[in-house]
Amino acid sequence: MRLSADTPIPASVQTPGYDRAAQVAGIVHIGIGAFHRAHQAVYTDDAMRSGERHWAIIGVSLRSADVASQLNPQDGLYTVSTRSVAGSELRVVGAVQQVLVASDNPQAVVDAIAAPTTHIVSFTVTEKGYLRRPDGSLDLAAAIGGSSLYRFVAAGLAARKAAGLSGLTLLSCDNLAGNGGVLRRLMREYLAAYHPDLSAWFDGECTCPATMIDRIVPATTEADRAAVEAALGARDEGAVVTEGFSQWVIENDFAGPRPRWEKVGAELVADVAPYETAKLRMLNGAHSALAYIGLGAGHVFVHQAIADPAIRPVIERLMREEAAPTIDAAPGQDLTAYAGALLDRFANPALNHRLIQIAMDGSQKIPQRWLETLAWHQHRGQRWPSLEAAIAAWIAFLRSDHTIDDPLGDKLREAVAAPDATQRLFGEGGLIASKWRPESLA
Ligand code: CS2
Repeated sequence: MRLSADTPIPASVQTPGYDRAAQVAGIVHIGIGAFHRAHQAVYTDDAMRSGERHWAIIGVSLRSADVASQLNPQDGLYTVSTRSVAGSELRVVGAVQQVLVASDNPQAVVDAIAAPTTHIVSFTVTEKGYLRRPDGSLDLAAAIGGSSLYRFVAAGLAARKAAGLSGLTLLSCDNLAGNGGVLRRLMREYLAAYHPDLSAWFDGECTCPATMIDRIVPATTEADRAAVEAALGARDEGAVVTEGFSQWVIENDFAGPRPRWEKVGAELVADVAPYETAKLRMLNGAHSALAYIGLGAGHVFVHQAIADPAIRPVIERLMREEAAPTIDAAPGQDLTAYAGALLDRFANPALNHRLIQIAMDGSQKIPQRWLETLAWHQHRGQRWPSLEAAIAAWIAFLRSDHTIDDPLGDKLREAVAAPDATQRLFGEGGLIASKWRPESLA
């Protein structure tokens, strides 16, 4: 039996508990992968459980039909398993109404964005989904392509303007430094090139709040789906597995109505930057270092790498002595405690988080995770041995037999085969945008 609205759910499993069929969709989410389903959709489900209304989510996949074929036959329902040493907890999430595949039905996506009931378009398209060139500007040729978020958003906004509707909040939930500002700037570049008639309307009617999003979500395995099936008594093809921890800090800058996500644990703040910078440089910076150093040492999972006595001190130093000093903490933000909490989360043995999953797209992740920290220390003439080890491990990874899953894959392979690899990667005009220059590396 497949999970659906008619499936009897065991009493031990939390269910939506609100009238799903009566909810209008208020959010279109582009890039409905496992992260969104374990994070924003859960906050939104909780908000509707607490009485918020009409915030159902229409999910969009830009390319792949996988998530649509997982969730649509299940009436949008799926389970989230939270795993810790104490055990596993299962809930059914009801926030997603349906999933559209943009490549199959582009007009349906535009119509959803243009619907009068839609107030928010949110994004988890990963770092590379923003289609930036190494200098940070929009790759205009890629952005006019069929799987570009910009095309769909611009077409939806054009329809809203023509219909006399209000603008939207465009909410980036990706791990970029200043994600809201980046999205706003790139959207403006797109409109200036392809829809100049919309530029002023966009500036006046739409906002792009910055967000810090955090929850560790390993890719779901067949064993995970089998465990869910045993507990649920029904097959869930859309199951996601995650940790208990979850954090969402959102800049309070919405163009129109929004769910009161703060009722269910999200933090609405004036300035996200201190949280976002700490998260990128400490959590994600340590994650990427664990990935490359850990894979080099033969580990498979994050919890194995962090338990390795040769690796743990390198990661602790990276967080506490290299990344933390570069962050202007917000009042009450305790970076020492944060580092300790991150080490505990990495050590969670109930979560089989593969290092190779984190290792992908290094060219897109490393600038905001490592290079800003490095530039800070270089400017002060200081040493940064952990990040040095991490960079060396990334280069070793690029030279290894591992498959390189990265939009710059071939170029990276070519660069690291040369004797001046670090210059070709990080030097003037190199492949990776960097304020840091690798003078001290061979
Ligand atoms: C990870 C992130 O895959 C990666 O690059 O570093 O997905 C990380 O697990 C999340 O950002 C945690 O919030």
